[in-house]
Order: sequence, then C-alpha cells, then structure tokens
Amino acid sequence: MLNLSGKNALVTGIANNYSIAWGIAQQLHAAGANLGVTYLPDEKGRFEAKVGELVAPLNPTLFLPCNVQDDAQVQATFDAVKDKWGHLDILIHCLAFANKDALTGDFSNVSRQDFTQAIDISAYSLVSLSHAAKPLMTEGGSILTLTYLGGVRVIPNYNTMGIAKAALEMNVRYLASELGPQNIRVNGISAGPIRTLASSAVGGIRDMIHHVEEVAPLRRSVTQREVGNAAAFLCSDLASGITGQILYVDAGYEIMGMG
Ligand code: NAD
Ligand code: 0WE
Repeated sequence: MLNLSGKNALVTGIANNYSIAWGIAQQLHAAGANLGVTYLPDEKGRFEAKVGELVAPLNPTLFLPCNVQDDAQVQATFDAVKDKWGHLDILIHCLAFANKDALTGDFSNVSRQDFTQAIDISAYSLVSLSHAAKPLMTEGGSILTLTYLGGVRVIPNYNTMGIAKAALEMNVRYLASELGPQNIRVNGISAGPIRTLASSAVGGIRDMIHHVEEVAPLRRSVTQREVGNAAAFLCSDLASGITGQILYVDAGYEIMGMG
C-alpha cells in the first residue's frame, strides 16, 4: 500500500519537535523515503544543532541550510540534491513568516515592507523552490505545501498571513497546471490549528484550538502525525490522480457554518 521506498524527499520547515514538517518527515521516513532536510540558518547555528540532533534518527542523507529569501541558498540546496541523489521525487514546503506587527490589530495598518516580506517568504518561496526542483524531478514528482483556512476566510489577527496563504493556494494551482505534463503533482494541506513554535508566538492560539475542539465534527483538533499521514498519502502513488488540490486536515472544521 503506502510505499515511498526508493523515493528522495526534501523536507523544509523543521524548527523543532513541534513542527508540522517534523510530523511529515517522520511519516515519510516510516513509509521508506530517503530524506533530505533543510533548516533556516542563523548566526549562532542554533537551528543547525537542534534540528540536526532531532532528525538524526531518520538518517537524512542531506542536511542543508536554506533561507528561502536567499536565491543563492535555494540554488545551492538543489545543486546538492542533484550531486547527491541525481533526481528528486518529493518536495515538502512547510514554512511561513510574517512580522508580528502584520499578525495583529487592523489589517490595513500593515506596512509595505511587512506585507512584501510575508508574501516573499510564505508564498513566493513555493514558486522559487518548485522552479529549482522542476529540472530534478525527471521521474515525475510530488510537491506539497501547508496552508491554513485564514487564506480563504477571515480569521481574526491572521491578517497579512491570510493574503500570503491565498497567494500560496493559487500558486498550487498554477504550478500544478505548469508541471502536470511532466507528471509532477502539486497540492496543499490546509491544517487545523496546531500548537507549534510559529503558532505559539501568536496570542490566543489556545483559545482557537479549544474553539475547534468544540465545533469541529470530530470534536478535537488535529496532530502533526495526522498531517504527516495525509502528506505521505499525497506524495505517494496512491494519490497519482490528485493535483492542484487543497486537502483539509482539520477534523472537519472547514465545513461548519456556525461556531
Ligand atoms: P514552525 O515554526 O515549526 O515552522 C515554520 C518554519 O518556517 C520554521 O522551521 C522556520 O525555520 C521556517 N522559516 C521561516 N522563515 C524562513 C525562511 N526565510 N527560510 C526558510 N525557512 C523559514 O511552525 P508550523 O506551525 O509547523 O508551520 C509550518 C507550516 O504550517 C507553515 O506554512 C504554517 O503556515 C503552516 N500551518 C500551520 C498551522 C498551525 O496551526 N501550526 C496550521 C495550518 C498551517
Ligand atoms: O500559519 C500560521 C502561523 C504563521 C506565522 C506565525 C508567526 C508567529 C511569530 C508566521 N509568522 C509568524 N511570525 C512571528 O513573529 N498558522 C496557521 C498558525 C496561526 O497563526 C495565527 C493563527 C493561527 C492558527 C495568527 C493569528 C490567528 C490565528
């Protein structure tokens, strides 16, 4: 059934053991994939050490710094993939960033700088990573990104990230259309709120998770592991007919009309 053995998978966005990307990496590994992991480099090398230690049990054969705002780092990442693996099968895009000021208060207060940065890191990066991956996906492939309901509906304080997610979801469709003839599928998972490094930095995430637990059909929130399982499916041959889609992994919350 679900089998990713012999597949080369590059995973972005692991910061710590709460990261959704960590949940995905574990499930890809469990399904037999060969993993490469990128991390966001910082001056003190803290992420490198922490993420390196975390992912070691999954035996990644590539471990590379990649700040998506730096085109040279993106190119170096895919050059390394080409050198080491020859071809790429799976790309996981699991990162986002907006300045804190762009995630609170009146949306129209957002500065051009904060707006542009959020779109650059959270949406444009799917385009630049896919562009670099395209020539390496010579045996077809699967590209997967992570999105949130705030890109489709107004969620208090999600603000500029909502605009970035709307752009990201449209990127999924345009990329799926462009890359489909090369048998590269492009999809998104829209996850319900989960406690992670990024979400905990946001005020009120606990209340949001409680709200989901009361309203969602399954009467609970979702876990990194459940998102990881859906990701493994979408990246596998079991999903060979699915591209350009956003799959909600949110305990059903999205269908509800009244909280
Ligand atoms: P996280 O903090 O664990 O992951 C965010 C990642 O983005 C980090 O690893 C960070 O290093 C990386 N990042 C930020 N700027 C970067 C840059 N310039 N270059 C490279 N990497 C950069 O948080 P998470 O919640 O696991 O977020 C992962 C994805 O899941 C994001 O796209 C987020 O929008 C999405 N998502 C999260 C939730 C949630 O409730 N946590 C729900 C739906 C979707
Ligand atoms: O996509 C996200 C979070 C993305 C995020 C979080 C931060 C916090 C720290 C991007 N940039 C930053 N920048 C920081 O400085 N989620 C889906 C989680 C999330 O964030 C929210 C949410 C939910 C859910 C923000 C407001 C309202 C709801």
